[in-house]
Amino acid sequence: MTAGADFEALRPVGERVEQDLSELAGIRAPESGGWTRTVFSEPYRASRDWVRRRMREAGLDVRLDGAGNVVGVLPGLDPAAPALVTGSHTDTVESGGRFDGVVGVLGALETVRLLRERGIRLRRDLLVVDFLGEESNDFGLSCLGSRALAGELTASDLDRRDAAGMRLGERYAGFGLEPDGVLGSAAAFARHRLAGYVELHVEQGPVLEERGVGLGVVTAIAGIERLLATFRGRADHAGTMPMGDRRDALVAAAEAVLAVRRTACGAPVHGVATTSRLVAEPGSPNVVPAAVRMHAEMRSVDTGWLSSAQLRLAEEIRELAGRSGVDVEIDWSRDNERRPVSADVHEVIAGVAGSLGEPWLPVPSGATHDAVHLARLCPMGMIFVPSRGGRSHCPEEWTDLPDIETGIRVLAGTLLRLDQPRDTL
Ligand code: HGY
Ligand code: MN
Ligand code: MN
Repeated sequence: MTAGADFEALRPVGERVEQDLSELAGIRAPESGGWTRTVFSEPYRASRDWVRRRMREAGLDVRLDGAGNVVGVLPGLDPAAPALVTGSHTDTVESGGRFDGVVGVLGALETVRLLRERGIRLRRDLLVVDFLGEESNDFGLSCLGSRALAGELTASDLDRRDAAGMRLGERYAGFGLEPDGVLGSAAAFARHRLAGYVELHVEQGPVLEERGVGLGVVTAIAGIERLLATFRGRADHAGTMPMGDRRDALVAAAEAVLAVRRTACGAPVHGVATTSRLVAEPGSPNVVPAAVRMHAEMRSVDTGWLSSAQLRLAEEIRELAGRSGVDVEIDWSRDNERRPVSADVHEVIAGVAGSLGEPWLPVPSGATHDAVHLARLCPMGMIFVPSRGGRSHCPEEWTDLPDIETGIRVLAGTLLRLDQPRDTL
């Protein structure tokens, strides 16, 4: 049967998806609460072996590309036609959940099984990808695998060091990936010529559940600006230096933490800011903190608000530090730019949801995704399914199986529609 077949008949096999979810959830670092499969870790290595096995069982030609992405190919009828890509990631944050990213990889896998079981042959090759290291890491870079495929990972990125002083290039090598292969993966991937990318993902926020709608069609993915503020005060004896004469770096940093929150509260569209870590030195109980490194980030789908908020926050931090007699250095780094989805792909996803009689909402994504980087290579779209209580990046992360099945039906339908000959997408 060719790909023009109607997708309404495609129904995911819930037990199979549930089995996959539970088997993959069984692969995690034992010592931490929740689910921990951080990039380059042994549990992560084991989980990708499992993904490769599952992809092969589903009938995909599987390979590990130079950037460490697991790529499964379902050959199409017309090898000259630009390919379709779908997938997501299976790495997690520390003590994270078991649906973030996983739903997109397993949903793609189930889509392939459904197509093959019904003898539906796509015109285009379909690439199913488990991208390496989507989560933000100690090197300050998220989406390592998709970033590399988009040609956005640079040789100098491989010189970034983590808190222990290890280079990112060394971590790749320890995972069996050579720097040349990582940096060369974009050229290798470009040989595919791509027609479109669609990613199924849990919303990781409260909107769909609050509105009682089972599907989100993403409108844009937020830009992320990361901040490292280094406060330098003066070490003094905690027992003798009068309060008014101190230059306490941690007091200045604590006021800056509240400024981070103040800046984001009241953003007109979607704007958030988070301080994730304060590292105070020397950290002795009887010494006034001399220096503090403060790690924070700001995100928004509103580029104008984000850049003005950055300026306002930097100004306020400097002013607050000055009041404590503390110097401060502020370094910004961009994780990713705001990325709109392709209007055409958005329309196809919405059309499929409509054909299935599934209500849907247009939603911005405050979370970043591999889709941000694939959007540099081809038209991109994303499908969201609800997260219970809007929770994610925690063990409580949960999405109901029926919602996942609906997301898979929309993913399958979207891929079938994008498979049709289209002069532009
Ligand atoms: O940080 C994020 O938004 C994603 O979960 N990596
Ligand atoms: Mn994710
Ligand atoms: Mn995540």
